[in-house]
Amino acid sequence: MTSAVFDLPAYLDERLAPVKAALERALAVAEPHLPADVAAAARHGVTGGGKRLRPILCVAAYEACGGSGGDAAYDLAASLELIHAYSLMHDDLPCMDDAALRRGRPTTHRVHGEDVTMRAGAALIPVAALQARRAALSLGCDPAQAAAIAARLMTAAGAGGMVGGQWLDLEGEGQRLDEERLDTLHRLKTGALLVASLSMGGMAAGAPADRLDALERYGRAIGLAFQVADDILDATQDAGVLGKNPSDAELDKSTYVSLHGIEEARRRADALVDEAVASLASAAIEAPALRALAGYVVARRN
Ligand code: GRG
Repeated sequence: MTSAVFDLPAYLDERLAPVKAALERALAVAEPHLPADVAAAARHGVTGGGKRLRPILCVAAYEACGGSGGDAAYDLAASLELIHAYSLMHDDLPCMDDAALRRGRPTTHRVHGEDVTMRAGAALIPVAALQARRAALSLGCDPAQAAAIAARLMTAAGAGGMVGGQWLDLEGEGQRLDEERLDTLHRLKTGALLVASLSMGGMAAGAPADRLDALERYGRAIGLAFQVADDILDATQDAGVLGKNPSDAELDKSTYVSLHGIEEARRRADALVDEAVASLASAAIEAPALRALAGYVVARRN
């Protein structure tokens, strides 16, 4: 099947239910260990919408490398979404972006309070790491590979990845960042977890090094494309479409749009999608879903 006939809306729709079910299983494991208020905040942050792009990418990469693992593949994929959910809960806090709306709903701290949201977000990090390891074992990975997969997730989430990117973002507010710093910021803040989504799927399927490398290159290209698209959406759409309030201008953030203007930003996003697709071809990864998902990253409306 070629990307021209690949039905991405149907594919995304079909993947949402198993992702949601895996997130429910993850919450069911965590909840007995959490105080009720923290559990409720964690549930608010993890459920209730979102494109679920990271888990969908993870399962797509797993399948592209020959994996077929049913629920356990989605459990692995959900570990990425748990990290993503915690990062959004913390990002929305008053000490960071101070956001009132997320995915068309009040942010977690607006419903459950700041301190409970902080604790719930922190609690999700080890839940995610343990879940990644457990799921990898269920998929038949040996203990060393399962540990490596969990470590891949934590590395992407850490100071050399998402957390480090958030630091750069916070430091950069009100400053004019040049292209190189902006790329570094987003490669870490947004890109690292997207790249890990692909890598973890490939690792769980036992993909050889050249395929893992191609998946990582694909991930880096779509990670940047995703952020360029995010900047365009923030500059052009309102809260009704985005499900959150546009905030780049208000927070005086440097963006690809402020640096290059909308047309050039769009051109860059499209070029990155082409680069991502070429990476797959370089390792003969036949994956209509991944090709279509690269396009989706820039064509999405929220
Ligand atoms: C304490 C410095 C410090 C960091 C804590 C808050 C935090 C960790 C990290 C923030 C990371 C962050 C907010 C990255 C942005 C990622 C991003 C582009 C989010 C939007 O992703 P989508 O569009 O959202 O996939 P949905 O709602 O579809 O899931």
